[in-house]
Amino acid sequence: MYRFFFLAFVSFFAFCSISLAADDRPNILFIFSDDHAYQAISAYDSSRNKTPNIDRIAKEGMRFNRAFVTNSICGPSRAVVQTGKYSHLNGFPDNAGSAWFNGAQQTAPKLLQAAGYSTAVVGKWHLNSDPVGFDYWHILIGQGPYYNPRMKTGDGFVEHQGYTTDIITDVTLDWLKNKRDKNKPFFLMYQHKAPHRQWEPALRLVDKYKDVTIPEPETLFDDYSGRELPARDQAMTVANHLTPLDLKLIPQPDQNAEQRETFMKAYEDENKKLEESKLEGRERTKWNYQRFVKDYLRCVDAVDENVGRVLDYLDESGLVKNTVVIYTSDQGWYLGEHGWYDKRWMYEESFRTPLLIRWPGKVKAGSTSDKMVMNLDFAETILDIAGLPIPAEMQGRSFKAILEGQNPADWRKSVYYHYYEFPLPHHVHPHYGVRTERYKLIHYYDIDAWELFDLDKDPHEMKSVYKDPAYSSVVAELKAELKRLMEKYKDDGTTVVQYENPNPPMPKGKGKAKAKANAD
Ligand SMILES: [Ca+2]
Repeated sequence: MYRFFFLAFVSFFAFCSISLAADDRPNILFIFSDDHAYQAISAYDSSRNKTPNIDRIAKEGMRFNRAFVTNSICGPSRAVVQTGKYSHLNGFPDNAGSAWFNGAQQTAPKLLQAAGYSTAVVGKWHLNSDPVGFDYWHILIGQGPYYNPRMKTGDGFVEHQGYTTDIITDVTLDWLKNKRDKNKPFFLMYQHKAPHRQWEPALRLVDKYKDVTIPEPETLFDDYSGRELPARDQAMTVANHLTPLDLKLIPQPDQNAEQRETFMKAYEDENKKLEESKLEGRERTKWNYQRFVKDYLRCVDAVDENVGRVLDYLDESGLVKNTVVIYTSDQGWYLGEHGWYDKRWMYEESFRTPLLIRWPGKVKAGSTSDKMVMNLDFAETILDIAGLPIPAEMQGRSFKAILEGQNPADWRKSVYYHYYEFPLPHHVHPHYGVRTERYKLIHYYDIDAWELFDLDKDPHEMKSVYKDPAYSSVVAELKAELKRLMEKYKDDGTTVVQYENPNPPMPKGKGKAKAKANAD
């Protein structure tokens, strides 16, 4: 008798806790694109393109104007998102051939899975080890191609035919509709390869923007005179460092014969004119800019269309009401600013990343925030949204309160950054630094060069005022703040080696072979 009541009591509470979990905890859809500049999202800047579907998330949610990354490059940013820890502690500081994410360490997906979330990651992963903490995974291998990707799952490899951005979305929708455990809330990482280099548009978009001229940024012809050596010493200019493959002057290797024919036909006339005209100097840079940016925007267009498909499904299925939708990128990107493509720098275009979040009933539609948040905060915020405790070893802070319209008085007033990958592939000198609301101090520590920018007076970061005596007290304050942050985040210049890739794609060692293997 006693035993019966005891079992009935236990079963009742077990039932209550399961049904509460299933009913109340929000689903979390984390949409992650690769190298998506905020300048190419019309919710931020509509001068170059329109992204109506991504903009819906901003219109119905919150747009963050100051979202930063800790280390502006693909794999490292992803490791930060998984762990809530800086690169030197999560063991993934660069994309070198030996880079290998240690999935045995604590991650947000593992904690969500253990707490009863149905978890999945689909698309670009780029951490080299297999995903851990996911009930389902279906990922590109390394960077993955734009066309006909071979993808890896927990059950083996799958050969796909078609355009990768569409395929990633098809797999994502299939999981949402048919594969997830519908008794549980879900955490889904829906991660695009696009618009990463080398910007191969979908066949249906390859003619878009053909007869328009995309506006050039003010700093396309930057001469780098106002900064230290690194700005001049890089290899990422629109003028000189785009390859024939980047510029679609030669066919793309990942397409099949039929795709290649349609694709190259779209470029044929312009390529012929270029060859005949023998453009040089500024005119050739302008040509390169138009070609690169148009292809980039075409890749963004496919991402936007596919984000629309997923948002439509949330509407149709009724999931919309209890699903938090996060749109962000692994970092920002240069669309010709400073004469560049690529990322890496602590300058604003690559230090910042887009961040849009919709949470019906919680986040005010059409709201914006200027608070300085970071990709370091994503794991903590997601755990907080799910009602889970945040482990002490995570180094960021949940910004759920900001999402809910609060204004935490003790929110951070400065952000710490550390970039490592050098010399290849783009010869950007390693640097760390601090940004406050108004100033940014950068130290290129391999050559002991410093830059200071007054962002109020110089938002494009064209002239360092580090050596200007009028700023000497600012320099002293920022150096003290930099020291404080390095201590706070335990960055003493060494990187924890979590463990190394047992099968590196290229031979280990310094220099070319090591850095080239998995770069970009
Ligand atoms: Ca990236």
